[in-house]
Amino acid sequence: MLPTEVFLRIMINHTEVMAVAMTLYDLCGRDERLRFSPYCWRVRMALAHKGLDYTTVAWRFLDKQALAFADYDKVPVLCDGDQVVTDSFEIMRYLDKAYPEAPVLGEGVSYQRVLLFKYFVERSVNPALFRTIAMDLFAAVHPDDRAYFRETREARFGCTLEEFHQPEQGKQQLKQVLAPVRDMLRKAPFRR
Ligand SMILES: N[C@@H](CCC(=O)N[C@@H](CS)C(=O)NCC(=O)O)C(=O)O
Repeated sequence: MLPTEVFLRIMINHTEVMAVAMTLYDLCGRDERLRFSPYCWRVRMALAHKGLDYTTVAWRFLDKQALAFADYDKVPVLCDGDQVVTDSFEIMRYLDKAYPEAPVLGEGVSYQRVLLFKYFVERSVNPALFRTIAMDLFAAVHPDDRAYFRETREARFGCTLEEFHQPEQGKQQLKQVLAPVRDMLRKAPFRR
């Protein structure tokens, strides 16, 4: 084989290896393009921040079988070669370890800060948001998933989705929980 041919073969193989993008199992709604999981969006943003290529698999709530390989029943699930990572925060940790350029969580104090923010969002922001948009979310869910969504969320909240959906109350709650963030942003150097 001529040296140029060897070189070309190596390049082709290399390009093929480079072209294998990661796969993200991502929640979709009544329209496959409707991707509305805040946990999946975390991962999408982390991948975008790092400039990493990925493809998504549109996943629906009842599609548990499709996640059996990951031994998990929720999304996001990220597959990177033979690595399978579940849980949005664990995925961000994995990405920081495997692709340290442009860290999303960082280490030490930086990591602890993000951890605090994660719990703040999950415990305080998300419930207020959910109260504001519960029925909109229900309408966004695929019709085949709606009974499951209703049953699991009503069991979680202890009332019907219609009772839980209180947009005005939710917005007030949101305003309150976001007050410290508003104060912080007011002092931030990037404020316009
Ligand atoms: N702690 C997990 C939470 C993931 C999660 O709750 N995902 C939802 C979509 S937003 C899900 O897949 N739910 C499946 C179900 O309710 O059966 C994470 O951070 O990734």
